[in-house]
Amino acid sequence: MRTIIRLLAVACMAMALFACSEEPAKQPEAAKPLTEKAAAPAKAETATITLSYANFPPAITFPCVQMERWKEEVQKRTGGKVAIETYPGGTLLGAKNMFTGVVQGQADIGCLCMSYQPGVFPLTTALEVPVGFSSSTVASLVLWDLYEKYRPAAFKDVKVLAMFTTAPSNIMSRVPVKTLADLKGLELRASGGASQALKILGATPVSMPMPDTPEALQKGVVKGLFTSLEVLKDFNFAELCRFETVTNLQVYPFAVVMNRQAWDKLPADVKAVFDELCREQSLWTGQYMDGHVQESLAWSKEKYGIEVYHLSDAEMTEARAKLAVMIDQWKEKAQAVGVPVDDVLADLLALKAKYEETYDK
Ligand code: DTR
Repeated sequence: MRTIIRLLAVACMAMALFACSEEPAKQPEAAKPLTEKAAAPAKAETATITLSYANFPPAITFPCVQMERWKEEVQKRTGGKVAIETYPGGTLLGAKNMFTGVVQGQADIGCLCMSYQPGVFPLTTALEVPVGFSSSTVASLVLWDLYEKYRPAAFKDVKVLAMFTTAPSNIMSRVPVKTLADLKGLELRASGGASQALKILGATPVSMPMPDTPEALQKGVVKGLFTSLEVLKDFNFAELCRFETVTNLQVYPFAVVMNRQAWDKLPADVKAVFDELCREQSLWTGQYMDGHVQESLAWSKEKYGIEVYHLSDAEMTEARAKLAVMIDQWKEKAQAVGVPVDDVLADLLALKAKYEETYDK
């Protein structure tokens, strides 16, 4: 009997112990607050494909704004099947190694400014020649159509997901530039074709990618910059550059590219979503950019009382005449690497006229 009682006692203790050891494991499950579940990203649960997307400038700037918009659309249109992890601010790839980084698979997708790598994109940098684009919307559509028609060899190792440009370039400076003569010897930061244009106009261009510009301005290495005016707000350049001169010259071409193997692995329905977004994203970005330039100017006037000058018509004519040489320079260089320059230029001008009819009225 004693043995039976002892056995029963041991059994009870074992059961109690077992129950105790189960308790902690169960508790977190039962005690899990509802909010914790809600906070978990839905996409992580449903997404079967995760892609990284690298970008070089800060999150607030237009290349990253368009990246977030594309991400949202992709996640929505694939029903959460694809999750995009974005890396703004050069956290995954920087301005100059973006293209090779994507080709090598360090990121699945990357956004690059073609002007930072002179000579690498001979056909699409036709957009850098001074033909007088009036908006990013028009220039972005022209760029996309040229890409689609010619499928330039420079992009053969990647899948292109979008192309767009900045708005036309204007002078932002710490000193007033009211005439072309004021430009003489003035150190202005630019890149690619825009640097060439400044040189022709008598300024002293200092070439560097956009993310290096705030420090160069702060340290006085440059007195200003030459690019689209949305940066007055997005980089707070209006604080230092109180004088803006409207020239509406160069646009800078951009591309969003995807690693070829990563693209090949995508299922057909996802590829269809990415394809359907290409032109749409190019247009969306152009329109966002144009709207944001206006917003940036209004903000800069309000916050810093910036002064905006316009070169006289005679000076603008003189500037354009001087810059026309850039068209020949582009033709010479691009032709040397097999670009059908006359056809490309004729198409560029025809597309420009067509899109101006629709968008610049
Ligand atoms: N214009 C090119 C590109 C550019 C214009 N705005 C931004 C903002 C962020 C990065 C690049 C750009 C340039 O000046 O570098």
